[in-house]
Amino acid sequence: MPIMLLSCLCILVLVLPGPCFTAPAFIPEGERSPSTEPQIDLKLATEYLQQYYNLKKEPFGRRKRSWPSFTSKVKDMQIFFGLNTSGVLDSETLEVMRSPRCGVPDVEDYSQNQGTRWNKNIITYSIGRYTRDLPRSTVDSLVESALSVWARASSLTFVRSYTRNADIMVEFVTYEHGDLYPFDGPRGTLAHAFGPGEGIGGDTHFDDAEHWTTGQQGFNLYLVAAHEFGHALGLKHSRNPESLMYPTYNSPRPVNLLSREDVANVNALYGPNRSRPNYLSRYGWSAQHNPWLSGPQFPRLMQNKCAADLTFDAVSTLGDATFFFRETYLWIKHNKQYDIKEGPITNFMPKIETNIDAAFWVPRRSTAYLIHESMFWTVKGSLVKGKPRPLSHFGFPAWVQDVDAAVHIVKTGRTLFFIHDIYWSYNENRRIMDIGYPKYISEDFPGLNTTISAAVHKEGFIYFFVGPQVYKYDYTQKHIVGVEKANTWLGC
Ligand code: NFH
Ligand code: ZN
Ligand code: ZN
Repeated sequence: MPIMLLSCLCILVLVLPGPCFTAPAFIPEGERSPSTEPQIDLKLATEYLQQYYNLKKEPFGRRKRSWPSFTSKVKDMQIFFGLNTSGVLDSETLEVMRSPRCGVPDVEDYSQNQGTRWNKNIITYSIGRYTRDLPRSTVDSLVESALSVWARASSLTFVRSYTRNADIMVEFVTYEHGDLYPFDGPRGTLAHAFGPGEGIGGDTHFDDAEHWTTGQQGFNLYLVAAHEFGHALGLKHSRNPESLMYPTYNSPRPVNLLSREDVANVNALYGPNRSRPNYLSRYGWSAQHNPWLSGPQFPRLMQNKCAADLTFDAVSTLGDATFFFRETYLWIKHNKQYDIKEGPITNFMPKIETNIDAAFWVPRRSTAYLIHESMFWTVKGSLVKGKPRPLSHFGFPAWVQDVDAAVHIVKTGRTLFFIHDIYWSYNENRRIMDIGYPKYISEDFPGLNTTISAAVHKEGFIYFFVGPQVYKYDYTQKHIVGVEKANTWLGC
């Protein structure tokens, strides 16, 4: 190859924004794929440690003497990557060394944690090629959740685009895929992302030779995507193993995906989230339990919120969010945020290991009541108070052993309990059942003549969830004013 061409190529490599914002190390072809030859492994390891760990270059004849220092460099590298600190070139260690990586020694890569930034706070993203490992809707949710990790911690907002000219193009690709950083097949490098910029800037590629999952087997897409989006926003690697921006995949992670350092770095580029000031010190529903990564039953699968016939057991306001219960699963939609949290109920309320049949919210007590069969829990703030109490507390006769739906109407101070085709009215002020109940639902709510799955009161309307439908009910006019699919409430 003519020297001119070679040097041009090098310049090209140096000028293009690399996945790690620096030119990648030049790794000879032969050493990309795993070798079976010990000498090749030793040569690779020596070069790797010389390049990244300051291993002194010594004349070949004296190599044996430098062995103690070689071992200690191997150990340094193993500590850095969280590998077993044996000092021996085991297959795990060699695998890390074989994977293409940024061409800056680890020590220097961390001196500066900010790269370039987007000169705007609203970033668009688009998903091009999908993986076949997961349903498309799951990939959509995981990508959205991974972006919202950064949105929650900063002033950024992400908007989905369905065109190819979004800031962040997400693609699942294999091997050579049109940039200068071909993927390496299973394991090794999992993904890469380009820093902010025009064209390929911001684009995020996932190696589709990996097995992408929502759990702990294979590689957790949410976790890797959150790391990559950090790069797409301009963040560099961190040497703190607690940080999301640590260069090695590790699962499971602590409850909060972002370390203080990650938050500080994204805030340095884009400023903090004004609606959520001290992000890390606020432990609410979301921060304490990450539905994807915590809990003893990990890994678990998400429920498909967009299934056409999705029904809810109970729906209730709780603080400034709406809670949707289905079996032992829960979706939480914050009124002022676009993202939806979800996971097993126990991830959010460890005491509640059952399904919830009905739920209602009494704003002036800032309290939600969650009913399961003949018992109910009281939830205040984000805490489930004490033990469940029997439904008879509300004055039900003993034969009432479960409730289909419940809703509190602020204006009247009443809570309505729906059971098959009848309903009861409870006076929350006087804490007694109203006289004259139960009544037939169809008498007082014309148009509703089936069992109600869930009910919630919002902006003057009662919304009755009946199977996969939701009826908007005008309580004063006493008629149905609208109908839609229940899961449109979850953005489907
Ligand atoms: C990665 N990166 O693939 C690994 N690490 O842990 N394999 C990084 C992504 C992880 C992209 O931005 C690549 O930094 C590999 C190696 C952190 C999600 C450490 C082997 C390179 C299992
Ligand atoms: Zn790529
Ligand atoms: Zn990375």
